Amino acid sequence: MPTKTLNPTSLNEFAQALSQVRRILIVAHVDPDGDAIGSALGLAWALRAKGLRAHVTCQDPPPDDVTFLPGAEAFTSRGPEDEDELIVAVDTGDRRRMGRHYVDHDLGERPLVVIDHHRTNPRFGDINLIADVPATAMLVLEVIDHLEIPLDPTIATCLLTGVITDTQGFRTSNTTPDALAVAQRLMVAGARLTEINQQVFFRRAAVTLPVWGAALSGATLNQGVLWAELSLELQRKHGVGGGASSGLVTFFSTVREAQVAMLLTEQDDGIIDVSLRSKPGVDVSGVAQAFGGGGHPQAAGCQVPGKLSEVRESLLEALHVSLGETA
Ligand SMILES: [Mn+2]
Repeated sequence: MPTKTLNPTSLNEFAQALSQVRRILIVAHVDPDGDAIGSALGLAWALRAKGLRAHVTCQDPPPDDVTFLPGAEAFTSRGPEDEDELIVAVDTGDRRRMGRHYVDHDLGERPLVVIDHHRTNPRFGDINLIADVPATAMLVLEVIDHLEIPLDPTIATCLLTGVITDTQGFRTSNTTPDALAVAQRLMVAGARLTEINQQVFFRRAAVTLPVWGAALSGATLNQGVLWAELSLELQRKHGVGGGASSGLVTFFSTVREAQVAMLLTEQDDGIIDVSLRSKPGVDVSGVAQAFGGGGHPQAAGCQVPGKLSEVRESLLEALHVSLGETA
């Protein structure tokens, strides 16, 4: 059995809070990934099995690679409604990541529960179910176990998707024996591993290839930092959005000479989306945090207002300083 990591008192508080409500709103972080969507849906299906009403929301739609999950079509972009009596934020490293409907919004009397695995989490909930494990989906499984809700193939497939996406198929350096133990349990419960792998890793749209080609040929290696940028001009030329770069920065991090990989994607709102990856032993979460973002040691990001070239130079400088400190 996987190790228990969550604080038993907090788990009891969550169970107690649940016993007093009928409708729960589950919030996945902005620009969601497979762990955010899988965790939200896995928890939603489990709470429904317990007879509760659970709605899922996210500022941005689920990425294509996880829309196969049962219930993924039910994500709406909204703030809390009167009937929502309890809010659970999943995989959300800070309050800002809950999105525009929540940042400055008073949640009233409703308890805010945070289920998350980001080391940088400031514990912004009324109840915090936070531990440093490879995927939030693993924490959701602990919560479901604590509530004594039996797993079914739907819940298990949603949660295994979170584990698979956040560990890149058990390849990231934070992959623990517990991640494998959780995966084993979820597969025994009926999780569909082959379908998850096909949907997540083998479904790239052909239209993204020319964009990758442009980014690859423009990639620059600078003192251990391999970086590339996707300008709005480039995205428009190929008729794609920023989503076309999904997986690109991870590919950059496979380059032997790169200690750090960085992809800068220009958005149409004047903000540059910065995605960072690093080799084991190099921590990029501190730099991401210094620029208002956050994440994990090997995978982090931030959203920085400014010109593409200026943001790139600031980040490069910070990364070089950070690399100099670890060297
Ligand atoms: Mn995650």
